[in-house]
Amino acid sequence: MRVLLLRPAAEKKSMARVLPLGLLAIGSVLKRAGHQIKILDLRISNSPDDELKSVMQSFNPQVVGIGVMTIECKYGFIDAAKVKEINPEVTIVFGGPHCSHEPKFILNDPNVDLMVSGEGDISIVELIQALEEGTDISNISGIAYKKNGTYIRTTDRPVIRDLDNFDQEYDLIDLERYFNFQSSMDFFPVYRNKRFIPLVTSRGCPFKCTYCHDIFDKSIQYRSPEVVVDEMEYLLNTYGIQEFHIVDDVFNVNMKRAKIVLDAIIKRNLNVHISFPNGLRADFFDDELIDMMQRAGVYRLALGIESGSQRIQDMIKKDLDINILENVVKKLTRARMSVHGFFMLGFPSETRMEMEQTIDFACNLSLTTANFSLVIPNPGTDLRQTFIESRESNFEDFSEYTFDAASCNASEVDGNDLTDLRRKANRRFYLSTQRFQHVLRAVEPKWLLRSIVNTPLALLWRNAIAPTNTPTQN
Ligand code: B12
Ligand code: SF4
Repeated sequence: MRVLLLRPAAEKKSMARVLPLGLLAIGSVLKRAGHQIKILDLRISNSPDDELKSVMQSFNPQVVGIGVMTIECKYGFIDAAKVKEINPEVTIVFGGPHCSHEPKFILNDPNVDLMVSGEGDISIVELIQALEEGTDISNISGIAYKKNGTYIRTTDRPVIRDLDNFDQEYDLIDLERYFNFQSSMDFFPVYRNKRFIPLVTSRGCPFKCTYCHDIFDKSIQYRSPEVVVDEMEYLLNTYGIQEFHIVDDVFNVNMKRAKIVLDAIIKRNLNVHISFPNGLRADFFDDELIDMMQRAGVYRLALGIESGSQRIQDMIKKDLDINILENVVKKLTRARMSVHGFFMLGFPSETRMEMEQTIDFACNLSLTTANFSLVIPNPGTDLRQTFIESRESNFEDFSEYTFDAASCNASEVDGNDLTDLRRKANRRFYLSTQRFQHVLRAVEPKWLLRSIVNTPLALLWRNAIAPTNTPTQN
């Protein structure tokens, strides 16, 4: 079958030059199953409407798969309508992080025919085959659809364990378009070489933080270190990729395995840059790991810290002792790694004092950069359940969700004050001589100028000056 896989055009502010790994995974398995695949990432298109129309005409797909995060689903619906307008015969299948739960919300859209929940790699192959052969789809696990006005959700699909059998078919993507794309995040020193690529070495995480997804079933599955490093070498030799961003949920949770991967990179002498932009755990480091990271080429990493209040840490089940952070961040920056801290403001019942505690905490760590997000109760999280119980009014309408906010607030602080606090947090964090000193210490001289100029200005603009949405008061 001809299957077009689509990532909808999204808010300009949220654009990063990151390959759609979900679509690549889905496209790869379908290609190997003998289907014709085209991946169209409208986030990086200069004229998404024209491009969609042109691909619909030239490729003439029978099925269009649309992959969405929660913040993107409203754009997915808009593109679904455009697809049906061009060709009403096309079958539209939704998938992606927003689709692990909430089938009704997705299937209520008149243009959506089917939804694949959670990991889609096996479900989609069975589904497309059934659509091609016109056979019954009710016994395919991990999908949802509407039949005679009733929502049908089939049994859950067990998590995939043999990830080594799911290679990426990189030729499905025009990588050069990503390297040359001018992203709104390009201000950041988030890469050293434009030819970087995101890479997944494991899926999932065993922790149960209340705000986090369960796409991979709250368990962790690993790719073999050798397979990962083979892929890196292939990408280096075939496409000249000199930088890898490892976007696992939590790469260092198994320190032994993390060291084996790093050791393999060191031994192959790949001489590449490595970054962990997605939040490592601060409580899974030792001196050996830090040393190996440095030798493997790691120059930047992010830590998921979230809160400077131990009460909040415990409430969100992060299981992180905040007392260890100062030491860990110091060690990492001493090893010339630039360290980013992720913080969140606005948890249910969180008070102004606790938020200020978080801001103080962040400012006092020797981090190079940080960002302060407002809490968003995404589907499939325990946090969302808490919002449901607190009868928060506006949280149900996912079309209200944006990159910055969810238009809902179950904290003890009024919505406007919360937005103000977030701006203040960013100003305080970045406009300090202390921060300058930390940047000087963490970044190698060669990269210093770019970082000094770009980082504070860009983050200040993005987080403290650019307009944001204000969460509705409880
Ligand atoms: C890398 C990453 C990023 C990168 C790049 C994101 C991007 N634009 O592609 C960056 C750092 C920029 C980022 C930012 C954000 N992210 Co992010 N990110 C991730 C991360 C760690 C990995 C994504 C990935 O590539 N996974 C590997 C692929 C294989 O998995 P996958 O995409 O889920 O695909 C599988 C299924 O979903 C499904 N599938 C996917 N697409 C499709 C399509 C079809 C048709 C079908 C049938 C199936 C299907 O099958 C795939 C294979 O099994 C995930 C967590 C995770 N481990 O997945 C969070 C995650 C996707 N991010 C999340 C969020 C919330 C964000 C932000 C909104 C956070 C914020 N407020 O700043 C921003 C949004 C930025 C934006 N607009 O792009 C949430 C999404 C939750 C939700 N319900 O939407 C996740 C799940 C993390 C979490 N803790 O909850 N992110
Ligand atoms: S936030 Fe991090 S540690 Fe917590 S469950 Fe998600 S990936 Fe795991």
